[in-house]
Amino acid sequence: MLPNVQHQPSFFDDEAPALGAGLVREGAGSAAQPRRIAHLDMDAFYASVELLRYPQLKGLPVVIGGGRRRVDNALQGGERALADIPVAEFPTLSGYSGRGVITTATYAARQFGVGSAMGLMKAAALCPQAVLLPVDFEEYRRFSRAFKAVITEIAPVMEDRGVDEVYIDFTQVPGGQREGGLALARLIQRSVFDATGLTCSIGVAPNKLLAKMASELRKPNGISIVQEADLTKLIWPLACRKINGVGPKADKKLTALGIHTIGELAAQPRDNLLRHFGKSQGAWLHDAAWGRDERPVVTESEPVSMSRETTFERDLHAVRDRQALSEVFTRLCEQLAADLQRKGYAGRTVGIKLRYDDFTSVTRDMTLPTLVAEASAIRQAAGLCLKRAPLTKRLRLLGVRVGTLARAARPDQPS
Ligand code: DCP
Ligand code: MG
Repeated sequence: MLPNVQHQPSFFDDEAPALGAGLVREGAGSAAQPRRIAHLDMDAFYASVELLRYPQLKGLPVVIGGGRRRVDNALQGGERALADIPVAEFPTLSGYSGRGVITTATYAARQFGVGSAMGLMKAAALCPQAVLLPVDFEEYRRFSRAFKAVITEIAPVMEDRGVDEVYIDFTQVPGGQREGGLALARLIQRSVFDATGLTCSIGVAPNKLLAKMASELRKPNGISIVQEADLTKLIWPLACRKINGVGPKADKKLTALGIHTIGELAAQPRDNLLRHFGKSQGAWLHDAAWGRDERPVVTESEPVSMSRETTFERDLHAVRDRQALSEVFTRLCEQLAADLQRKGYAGRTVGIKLRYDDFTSVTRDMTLPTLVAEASAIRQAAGLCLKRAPLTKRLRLLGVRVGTLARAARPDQPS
């Protein structure tokens, strides 16, 4: 049973990340330097890595998905080099049946309306001629490490945001302020291409929120520079959903209020948003629409939650196996508390996860008035969560999670 440290927002977390409110100010470092933050996102990442192996597919509709690459892949043409396999020999979507999902598609395939998270059968109906390739996560991770290494050689303050995207702080990098960051963005784009053969798109802006939106403006292989004064022209026409942190739930609510674009969101009186979305999310939405975001670029990612879970050797019943269940529950809380304390964190939300013998799962969580890291406090809150979950079916798995983490002062570390 390994500890699980979550670096991305999970189902336990609020939809909108909490951002520092306030005006866009000059960032850390020299007061004379305005903050310039870049967001870099690789173009059609998995597909582009595959095209390096199979250059004969360049320009064609290709989708990646539907199972992992197997060693005995039918494509392995014996002595023949992969690049020499005739296009006609690649499997296509035509006639696909099954439950596979697309991870990504080349831009040529996207023209047919095919894209990430779409079922392969639906994609087959839209673009039967698309070549279907299996996923090879190991290869994508290898290229992920490679492009990130190129970036940190040039600009050391880089925040890893997953397999194909990063934030880069240009503020203090020599040349990072030239033409709003255009010169440095060009250098990075070219260096990544020279080292990997892959293209990426970069947005440079006063903060992460705007940089993330900017990087999407000229995909693929594009660079977009957004200055504070460009907010109305470049950002306000975009849909609210383009704000990183506005998920489907918030978007639905915004639509119901007649708010579709970021400009319309910005035009809303702040109080209106506070009333409809609550103090924290309302304020965040308002700031986001006005392009305000003070989050720093963090070179080491901070976990947002930690959890421990265990699958029982035999399914347990809440009443009949009460004693055994209770012991496991307490042990999970103790292990989780030890994880938190060892890593120097405490959290304000405690949650549980149950999986039943029919493989359905439920979660329950609660927010506490104070930060907790002690086993007893976690056990008590988790116990309250458990009371709110249905306990008639037998249990296969029990998990405990602490979220909304903050750095806790450790006895052996001056705070
Ligand atoms: N991915 C996935 N499932 C999804 C979305 C993405 O497996 N629902 C994977 C495949 C992508 C990679 O993550 O290649 C990066 O995701 P992006 O959203 O950045 O998509 P791409 O890089 O493929 O395309 P784009 O050029 O739009 O960034
Ligand atoms: Mg990408």
